[in-house]
Amino acid sequence: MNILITGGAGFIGSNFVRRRRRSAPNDRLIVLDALTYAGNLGNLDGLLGEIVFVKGDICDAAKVKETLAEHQIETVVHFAAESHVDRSILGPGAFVRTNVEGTVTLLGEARAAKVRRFVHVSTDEVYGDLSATDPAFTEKTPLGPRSPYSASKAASDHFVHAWFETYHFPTLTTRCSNNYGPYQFPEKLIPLMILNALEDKDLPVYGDGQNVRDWIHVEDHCAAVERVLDQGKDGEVYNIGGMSERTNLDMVKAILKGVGKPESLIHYVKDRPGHDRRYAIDGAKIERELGWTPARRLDEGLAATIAWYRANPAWWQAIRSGEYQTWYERNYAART
Ligand code: NAD
Ligand code: TDX
Repeated sequence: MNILITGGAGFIGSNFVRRRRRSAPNDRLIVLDALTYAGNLGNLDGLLGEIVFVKGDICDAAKVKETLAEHQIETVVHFAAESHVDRSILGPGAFVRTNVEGTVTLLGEARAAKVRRFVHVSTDEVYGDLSATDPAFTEKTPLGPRSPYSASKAASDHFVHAWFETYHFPTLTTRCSNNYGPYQFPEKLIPLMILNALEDKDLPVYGDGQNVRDWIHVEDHCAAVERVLDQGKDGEVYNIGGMSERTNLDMVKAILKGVGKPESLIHYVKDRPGHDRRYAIDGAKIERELGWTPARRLDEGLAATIAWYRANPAWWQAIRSGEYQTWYERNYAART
C-alpha cells in the first residue's frame, strides 16, 4: 500500500510513521509536511532512508496533486494541522488556513486522484467541554467547539463528512483525547512541565489547575489510528481515549515526583481564555467494533516519557536553540 502521511514530521505523525514501518514494512510511506515551527525532521531520525519525505503545504493544490500522482497514493492519513490552543487564541488565521482550507484542498485532490481511503485525525476538543458530572463524549455528541483551534478542527470534520455524503468519498474520522509521549513539541503541557522541571524552572499552571484531561500515550493513539485505517468502516467516526482522566495539577505533581523536583516549582498563572474545563471520551464504539482499547497505564507511560526526555537532551536542546528548523536545509535538501 502507498500511504501519504500528512504532518508526518510532527509529534503524532512521526510516531505513526515509526509504528507503521514496524507493523507493515512492505507499505511505502510518503510524508508530506510543510515543516512549520512544529515540524521537525529530527522526529524522523533513523527513518528518512526508509520513507519518502516531501516538503510541502497541504494548502498548495498543485504540490498535493503532484505528490499524489508521483507516488501513486492509495491511502491518506491526515495528521497535518496547527495544533496548539494557545497559539489559536493569539492568531486564528493560520488555523483556518491549514486546518480548514488545507483539509478541503487535500480532500479535493485525494478524490480527484481516486484515493481509496482517507483517515482524518481529529480531536475530542470538537465536542466542547464537560462539567465534572457530565457523561463522556460519544460519537453522537453534538459538536460544540469553544476555541479557534477546536472550531477549525470541527469545520474540517464537517468537510470530511460532506465529502463522504456528497461524493461517496471513503473517509474515516478519529477523535482522540490528549496525547503525551516522545517527540512532543515542548509547548504542550507534559513536555513543557518535564523540561522545566529538569531545568529547575517554574511550572506555569493555568487558573486553579483543576481542568481535567483524558491522557493517552501516543503509541496507543497510533495503534488506534492504524486499526481504523486497516479495519474501520467508511464514513464512520471513532472516538479514541486513554481511560485516564486527571486534573492538570495532579499531572504536574506526578511529573515533579517523577523528575525528583519539589512542588514549590509550581507557579499559578492567569487562566487561558475560554479554557475548557473537562474532556472525557467514551471509547465503547472502537472497542466494540474494532476490538481496540489502550494498552498503556498512565503511570508507566509517564515514567517512560520522563525517561525519554532525560535520555534525549540533544532533541529538545535543538528545539530550544531553534537549530532544529534548519535541519532540512543542512542535511536533506542539499542531498536531493
Ligand atoms: P504537531 O503540531 O506536533 O504537528 C503538526 C505537523 O503538521 C507538523 O509537522 C507541521 O509541520 C505540519 N503542518 C502544519 N501545517 C501544515 C501545512 N499547512 N501543510 C503541511 N504540513 C503542515 O501536531 P500533533 O500534536 O502531532 O497533532 C497531529 C494531529 O492530531 C492534528 O491534526 C491534531 O489536531 C490531532 N490531535 C492531536 C492531539 C494531541 O494531544 N496532540 C490529540 C488529538 C488529536
Ligand atoms: O503551560 C501550560 N499550563 C497549563 O496549565 C500549558 C501549555 C497548558 N496548561 C493546561 C491547559 C490544558 O487544560 O494543561 C492542559 C493541557 O494543555 P495543552 O497541552 O495545551 O493541551 P489542550 O489544550 O488540552 O489540547 C491538546 O489536546 C487535544 C492538544 O494541544 C490538541 O492538539 C489536541 O487536539
